Amino acid sequence: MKKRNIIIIVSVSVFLAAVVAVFAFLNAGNLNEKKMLEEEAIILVKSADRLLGSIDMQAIESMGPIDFNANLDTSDSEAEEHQYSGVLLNDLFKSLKINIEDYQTLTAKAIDGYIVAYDSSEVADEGNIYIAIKRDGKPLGSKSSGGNGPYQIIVKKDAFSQRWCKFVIELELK
Ligand SMILES: Nc1nc2c(c(=O)[nH]1)N[C@H]1C(S)=C(S)[C@@H](COP(=O)(O)O)O[C@H]1N2
Ligand SMILES: [Mo]
Repeated sequence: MKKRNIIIIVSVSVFLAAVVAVFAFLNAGNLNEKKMLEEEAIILVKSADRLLGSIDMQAIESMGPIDFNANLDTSDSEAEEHQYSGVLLNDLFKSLKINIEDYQTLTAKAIDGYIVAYDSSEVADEGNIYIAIKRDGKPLGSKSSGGNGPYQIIVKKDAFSQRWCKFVIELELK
């Protein structure tokens, strides 16, 4: 083989190995951030990649969670009513000095990659969208521990519950 060809093959291999390494590194960073948010039970609130604030258990507990009923209807179970405990999402925004009317949409992102978009008018709607921390009196638990939380967005007016969001780790305002 010509020396020039060997040089080309070696350079291309080194380049590809570097690309793979960089992606592996970025992915690990992402995974670490996700793991950290799950373990610490933190939800990040962002807008245009800027961090506006964060939500943790203490923030929710200090607001005084209320009990409400909602209808859980999954593809593999009959509709069942559960009692959830949580706070109105809009009250959380207010506590972070965020005015939902300044935005059009809210996107909730979960640890399993699930993403749901809500119109800001739905968030402003009194008694519709909650962040729950308990179901039937018990903490929701994390995905790794077989639960639905630690936080789950409950949309009371969504009769089929597919726009609910389990394992929320990020809220993005646009
Ligand atoms: N993060 C996340 N949230 C989710 C889903 C999901 O797969 N991942 N599924 C949705 C659907 S289709 C339903 S019916 C409800 C309830 O799901 P469950 O049956 O797993 O409790 O969660 C919704 N939210
Ligand atoms: Mo579903």
